[in-house]
Amino acid sequence: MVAISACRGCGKPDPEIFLDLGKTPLADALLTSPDAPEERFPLQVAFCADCSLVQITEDVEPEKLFVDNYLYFSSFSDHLLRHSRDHAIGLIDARGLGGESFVVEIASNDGYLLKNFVERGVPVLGMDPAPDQAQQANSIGVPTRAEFFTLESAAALRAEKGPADVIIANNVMAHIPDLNDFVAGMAHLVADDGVITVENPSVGELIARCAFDTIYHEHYFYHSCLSVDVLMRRHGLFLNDVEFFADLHGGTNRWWIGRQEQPTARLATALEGERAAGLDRFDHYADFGQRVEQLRTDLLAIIAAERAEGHTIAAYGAAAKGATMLNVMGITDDIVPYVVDRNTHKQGRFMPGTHQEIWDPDVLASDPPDVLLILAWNFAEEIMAQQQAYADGGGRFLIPVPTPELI
Ligand code: JHZ
Repeated sequence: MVAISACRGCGKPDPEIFLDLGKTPLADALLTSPDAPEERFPLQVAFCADCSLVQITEDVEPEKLFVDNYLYFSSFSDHLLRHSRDHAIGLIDARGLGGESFVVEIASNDGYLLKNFVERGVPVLGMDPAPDQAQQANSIGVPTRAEFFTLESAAALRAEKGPADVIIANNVMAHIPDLNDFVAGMAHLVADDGVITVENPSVGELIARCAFDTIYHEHYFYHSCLSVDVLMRRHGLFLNDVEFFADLHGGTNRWWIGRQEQPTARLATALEGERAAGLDRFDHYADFGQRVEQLRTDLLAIIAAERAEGHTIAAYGAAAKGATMLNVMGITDDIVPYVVDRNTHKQGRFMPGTHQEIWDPDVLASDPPDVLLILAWNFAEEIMAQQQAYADGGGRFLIPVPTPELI
């Protein structure tokens, strides 16, 4: 692991640090026992004044993050499954995709998205270095290679199968430290008249919603339309359009990218809005640390007041963001004794750093806590709807961001 001395995007020396979350364990490195050894790494965030790219300063090797013990399976959210299906069908209809087309998804996880193309007879290939997820995808008929996507693998793929009509890269452009190699790979693979769609949470929303917990070592980058525009041009690609999904992962942008410059009015409005908000200036980020401190004070006050009343508190969602929340707030297993999650691969493991065991959500029915801290707040609506019986029985939900709130 090394600390960067220059922007990973444009190379300008010493991007300016605006947030220091201390040393935290790797957010998805769930433990097999509470005493298992674990490493902690500095977690600081910096802004590059030249290309507006927000990034963490440490480089943890991607193999450590996404190959060993990566337990995130995309298919556990109904909301995400619906969103992905709509995107696939939209692409098939709009671009007239069929049996002669070729769709590549980078970070295709368990096949949650590509299966929609397969069902409609469109040839696909998924690439994802996480071996269990790739195997799961193959087992449901989604051809998937357990590989990182790089310029080299893109060149080999193009030589083997020809150019891709569509490349989809969702929640991965934050995850690859060699960002320029990654984008060069997409530029090499996409057909001349092809399209690339990239989804990633918006850094503007991260700041606005105080979603500091979405900062962890897997996320090297926090992108804006402004930073993506600069990044794509560096590789002969053009950001042409953006859609915004306010209720996906705390506010997600879907960027539409191609080889020809054809910007929409919607993109121009988004870029202008980001400039007006100040996303291209350090000042915009400067007080974020203080806002995180305020959130910590408020959240810990609510938890202390509940505990003083003798109320029990459990947490919902062994999400990566949950690990950041628990560790940065100092919420250890003596304060919140367990976390529930319906991802069966996570159950029986322990949260990194704070050591809560992860249980099946069924426990909320058999032995309900008084308060349920929703760590996966991005799915709060979906989770609260599933837990209607818990609420009817008097259970309350504690949503930590943007300001801690008891419901
Ligand atoms: P979730 C993920 O982050 C992974 P995480 C990744 N690092 C990324 O970039 C971002 O998304 C964007 C569970 N759950 O998706 C499933 C239930 O138990 O917010 C998950 O373990 N019941 C690639 O890990 C967790 O909550 C439910 O009803 O922060 C949610 O994790 C639902 C809906 C989810 O992401």
